[in-house]
Amino acid sequence: MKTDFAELTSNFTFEGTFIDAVPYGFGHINGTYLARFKQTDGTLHPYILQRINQNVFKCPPQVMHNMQRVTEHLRTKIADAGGDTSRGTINLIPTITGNVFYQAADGEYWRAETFILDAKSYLRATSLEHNYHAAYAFGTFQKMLSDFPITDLHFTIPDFHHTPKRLDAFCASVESDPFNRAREVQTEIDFVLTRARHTRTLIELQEKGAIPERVTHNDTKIDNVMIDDLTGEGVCVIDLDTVMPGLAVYDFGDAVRSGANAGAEDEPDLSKVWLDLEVFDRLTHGYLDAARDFLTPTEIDHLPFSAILMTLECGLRFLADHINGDVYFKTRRPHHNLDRARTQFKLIQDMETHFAEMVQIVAAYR
Ligand code: ADP
Ligand code: GN1
Ligand code: MG
Repeated sequence: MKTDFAELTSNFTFEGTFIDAVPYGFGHINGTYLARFKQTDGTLHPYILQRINQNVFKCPPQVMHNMQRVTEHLRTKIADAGGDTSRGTINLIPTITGNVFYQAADGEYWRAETFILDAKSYLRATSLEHNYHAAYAFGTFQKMLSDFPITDLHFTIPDFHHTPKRLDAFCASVESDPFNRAREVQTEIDFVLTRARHTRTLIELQEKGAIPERVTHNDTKIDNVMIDDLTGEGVCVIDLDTVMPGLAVYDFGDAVRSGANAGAEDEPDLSKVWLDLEVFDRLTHGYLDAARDFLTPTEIDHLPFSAILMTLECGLRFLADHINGDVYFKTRRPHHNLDRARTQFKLIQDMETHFAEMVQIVAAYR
């Protein structure tokens, strides 16, 4: 059904007169729109409007509870440090009834955010230092939330990074093979299965109490940090739907997965996909500059491994979605999820080859 944005936006406390709303960004999950409002002085003011993907987030009010509580906490921390709360965190626009989300008549859930001005997010870093600043922003995000009451958070996607359960779901998809695609991707399936033992490593450390549960972002793609147009520094960590209890190393690992790939996440030409160790160096330096004070030695020891694990988890999720008929991640061409899975596996091979160098880089900055 076509969305009537004039009607939809009238339910939020936007300033100005609604002009238009157009799709925005490259996310795989939510529907993001840039909505423009005319001000009394004639200028156009942008806002972000997002439709929460209910196939992925089964209980949007819980997502919004987390987002409201976490952004409140971040605002206090940023204000205490003398920072700019209008840019340092997402700021939700309330509805006319004072809620942080609006449920439309068709059942869709919407939220609105102030638009972070003079900053952008990029699918690929624009310079080596961009990586340092993005990872520093993710580490700072974790640090600001290190005293957040973790039990106040809902699990917006249960077992999101429970890699053994992800592997079980993957094996079930291969078994049921609803579109007869499994036989065409046996090499990729075998790639996953020969690394099955990795999936338990971090969960077992967590279960033994050797690695603490913390408030983490859980979706630390490089484009989930807004970079300041002028300074090149990280302004704000965005995409907060998956903020929930997790392991700090998952956030580092996913930043490496997305940031240190020399090619695009969906690059069909695998010769362009490899682990860029210079980028890994910058990500590690940035993350540890923000996080080394609160991380335990065991967490730091597992940073290089976390990059392999998060890449394996993401790769097997893409491959499972390909086998399931592309029902989870947005796709823009046939075999899109398969191309994505293949880049992840190529990246893992390169990480395995260069593992000793990754360990050395972590040792240099710990
Ligand atoms: P998804 O879950 O689909 O990845 P995001 O929350 O990451 O959605 O938003 C998609 C894109 O929209 C981001 O990459 C960013 O460029 C832009 N964006 C999101 N929130 C804001 C904001 N408050 N201000 C400016 N741009 C934003
Ligand atoms: C999705 O929403 P987006 O595009 O930032 C996914 C992540 C994956 C990522 C792979 C809620 O992130 O887990 O790592 O795609 N988010 C969810 O690009 O499943
Ligand atoms: Mg995003």
